[in-house]
Amino acid sequence: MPSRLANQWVLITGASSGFGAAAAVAFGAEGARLLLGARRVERLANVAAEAKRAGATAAEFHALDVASTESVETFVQWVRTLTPRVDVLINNAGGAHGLEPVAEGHEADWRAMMEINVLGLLRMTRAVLPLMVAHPGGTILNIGSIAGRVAYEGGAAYCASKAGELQITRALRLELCGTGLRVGTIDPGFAETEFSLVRFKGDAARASKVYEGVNPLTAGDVAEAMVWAASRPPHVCIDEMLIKATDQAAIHKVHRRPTAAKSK
Ligand code: NDP
Ligand code: 8X3
Repeated sequence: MPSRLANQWVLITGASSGFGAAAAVAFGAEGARLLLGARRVERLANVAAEAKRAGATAAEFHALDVASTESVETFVQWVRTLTPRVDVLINNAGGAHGLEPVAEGHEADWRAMMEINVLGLLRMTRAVLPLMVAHPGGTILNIGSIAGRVAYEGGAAYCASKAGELQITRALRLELCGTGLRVGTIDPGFAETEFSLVRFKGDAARASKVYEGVNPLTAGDVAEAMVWAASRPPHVCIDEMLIKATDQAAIHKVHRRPTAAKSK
């Protein structure tokens, strides 16, 4: 049986690495038509090529900075030159900047997280909605985090931004009730991507320590969850999915084994 996602137009923000790049390949394998955005366009070219090899019917890409209303509008104008409809919107672009306690926090980090994780999600959704409401049966999936549900030290602004994402998702679902569009959030625990490298501003040693001795989620695990949620029959809405590594029973309860013994 052909995939429900075959030939569907799937727009993925933050597709240049991590979950977004893995999602491009996973939706590509379903035969979807991809619209990929991020700031690092050269990375997008590679992801698009990989998605095509996986089976994407089309894989188009364009520069996108969700922190800029102008960039979002330019991106969506570009989308309109390719298709009058978007079937699946994956609001994935985002990340954490810094892990300082509030007392030592940096305003630039706080602003970046609010601009990208909160306002970027709102901007992108507002811009794409006209291409979705006219075509019932579509899906909006926002990428939240366990951090939107549980706070941790040093995570005040990031946790606040992801709690914002959760409430935006819930409000949007109410606003769109009756349109045939469904809205869900996928909230992962820690996953090994470029997330920690970005959080620690390029400090690779500090970033890799986060995953030392554990089997974290992979980007592919999260992409698989996105494909599953978006491919349910149109009358089924996966409202909220919390997905964590088995080694992470709770935000502060992580099982670590000697690094040499790291295995599935
Ligand atoms: P990565 O750093 O690997 O990927 C982040 C993606 O977001 C990149 O493609 C990046 O592209 C894009 N991005 C960042 N800022 C912007 C921007 N201003 N405009 C457009 N794109 C942007 O991390 P992940 O894949 O892990 O993160 C993806 C999402 O998942 C984020 O929302 C993150 O908060 C969330 N998350 C991550 C978890 C983890 O442990 N990894 C767990 C739970 C949630 P570019 O830099 O090229 O613009
Ligand atoms: C990323 C997961 O636990 O590092 O959203 O905040 S965590």
